[in-house]
Amino acid sequence: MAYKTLIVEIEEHVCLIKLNRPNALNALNSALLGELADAVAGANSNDKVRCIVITGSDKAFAAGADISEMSDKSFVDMFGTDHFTDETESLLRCRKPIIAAVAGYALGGGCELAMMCDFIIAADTAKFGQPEINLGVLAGIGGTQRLTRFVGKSKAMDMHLTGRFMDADEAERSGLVSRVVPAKKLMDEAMGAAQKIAEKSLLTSMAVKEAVNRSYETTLTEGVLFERRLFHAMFATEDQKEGMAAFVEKREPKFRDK
Ligand code: CO8
Repeated sequence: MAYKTLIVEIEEHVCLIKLNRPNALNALNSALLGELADAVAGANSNDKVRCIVITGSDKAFAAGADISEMSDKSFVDMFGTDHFTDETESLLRCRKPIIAAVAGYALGGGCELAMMCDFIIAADTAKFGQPEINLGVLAGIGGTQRLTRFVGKSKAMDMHLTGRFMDADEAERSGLVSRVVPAKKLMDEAMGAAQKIAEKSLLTSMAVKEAVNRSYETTLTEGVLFERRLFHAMFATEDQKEGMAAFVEKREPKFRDK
């Protein structure tokens, strides 16, 4: 499907989704979020795809929700339609791993979108922020909850209350991003990580994703039990047999997602 606000390519087993509204620094409007939900759902159901990378431009991953689209909306418009809820929930339903490759601004909804991915690889030019307070609102697609889980209460309060930006080094120190690389190497690094993930058993990747995400939602005891049950379940797969046999036989495994 041809999109107006995205460029989508499948490279080997990785689906690369590039946000593409350059004149608005990839601000998230209904069209873009609708297309993104569609592209992610398509990648999730495409057997060829084993990992997804979402990225923006050199200048901006996304500079937030589209302010011009929102500025005249009323409470009834926002609450009545549950603005953006369907789109973001469909993103969260994706069972395959999603990497955010962030260069430049990831602000407001852009920062929230990056945090909805499974991990973030940042260019040294990346700037994260939740500056909604400057507009007389607050984060609306998970920023107060997710940023707090990533960086802790003190830093999250600082970011949301002052609206200041966090650079890539601070984001790495704080646990918001998993790695920082020079801007020129961002896409090689992100696609390399995605290709590495794509070599694993997809069944196992999906189990890892489910188990780590469960840690956000439950107690330690319940989470550990959930992990253990998934671990046990892996022993019903051919990929567990293949992975362990390959180790014993000192060869590379050939996973078949079975
Ligand atoms: N929305 C719409 N247009 C934008 C946005 C945005 N968020 N950000 C930038 N643009 C546009 C600008 O209007 C400008 O357009 P034009 O050239 O037509 O005037 C173009 O992009 C380039 O922007 P600037 O000229 O401002 O570029 P600068 O390099 O000077 O500044 C900044 C870059 C610092 C990123 C600046 O553009 C900025 O501050 N942008 C707004 C950042 C922001 O406040 N983001 C939060 C938005 S609110 C939000 O995300 C809420 C999410 C929850 C939604 C939940 C719904 C239910």
